[in-house]
Amino acid sequence: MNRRKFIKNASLSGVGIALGNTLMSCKETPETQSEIALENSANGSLPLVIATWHVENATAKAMEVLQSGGSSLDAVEQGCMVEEANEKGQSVGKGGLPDRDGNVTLDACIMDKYGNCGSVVFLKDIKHAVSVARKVMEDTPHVMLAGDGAKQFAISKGFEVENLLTEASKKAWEEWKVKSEYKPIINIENHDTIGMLAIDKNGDISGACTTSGLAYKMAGRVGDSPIIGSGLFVDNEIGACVATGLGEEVVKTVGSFLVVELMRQGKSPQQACEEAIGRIVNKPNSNYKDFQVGYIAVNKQGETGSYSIHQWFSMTKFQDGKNEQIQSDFYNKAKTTL
Ligand code: SD4
Repeated sequence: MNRRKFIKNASLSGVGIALGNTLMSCKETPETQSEIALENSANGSLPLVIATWHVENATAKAMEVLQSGGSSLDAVEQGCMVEEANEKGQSVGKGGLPDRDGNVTLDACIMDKYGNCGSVVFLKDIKHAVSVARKVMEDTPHVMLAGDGAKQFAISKGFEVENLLTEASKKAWEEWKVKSEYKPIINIENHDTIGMLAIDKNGDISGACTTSGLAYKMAGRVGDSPIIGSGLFVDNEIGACVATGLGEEVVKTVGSFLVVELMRQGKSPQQACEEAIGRIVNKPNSNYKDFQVGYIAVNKQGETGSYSIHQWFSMTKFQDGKNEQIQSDFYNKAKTTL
């Protein structure tokens, strides 16, 4: 299956860092983070887009938007929409696996260069949750809308109402119901929330995240993905981070905000992701062996990083004309089998 065909490319982010350093050493020290970003842009490393998991069609769409002069906000929205519309993806939008009662419920959020954000939780029957989140951000005085309120708002904005439970996902749910065993074990088959971060030609950063959450979750359960600071955080002066995996664990450590704050303190995106995973696995009595969490991050200079607890997490990165899947380094080096 596709997600298992990883490109061995762990050194790429190192190349990015080295390149960034070279660029910086060739010139007088730039005054601000924005100037650094613009310098990199002049040298071809911007725009860039990264996303969780193997979603090359989504990053291609986002890059198309960026290349045609679109904003990073438009890019992350339209990139995420590709996966929301992809019925084969069983963790996002249409075709997402349902909760234990058979309802597909979506969580999504979006954040722009100004620190504005919008989010929807427990949204039913509307596949483009990320676009509803954007409308919440732009057209309401609020940050988050939930459930029926979110759906009614979406309808008022002209979103199409449709059944999101596909035959394939219904069949999977019916098979699950035979035993009804709920084990929140995260693996690449049932977890591929799409989180996307982009920097446009102006050096401005935006991010978005969209998911149907954990398969067979309790009705009403909301994860990290729509919670600003947990599933996603963007600070246009510093960088951005987005999470995937067992949302409860991300929420408990306010993971994405943590990664951005660590970058603010001078850590590279890679170091920051590693330290944030460390906060989870190093808790006393952490049962990290039973779940997965992964982070991807980018800083203002266009350096990227990704890290997870277990093997098989990956990031898709589109930069300098290359759209590729990069296998993430991970904490638990004990042999994992799928
Ligand atoms: C959640 N973080 O709802 C999401 C699930 C996920 O890949 O990331 N799946 O907890």
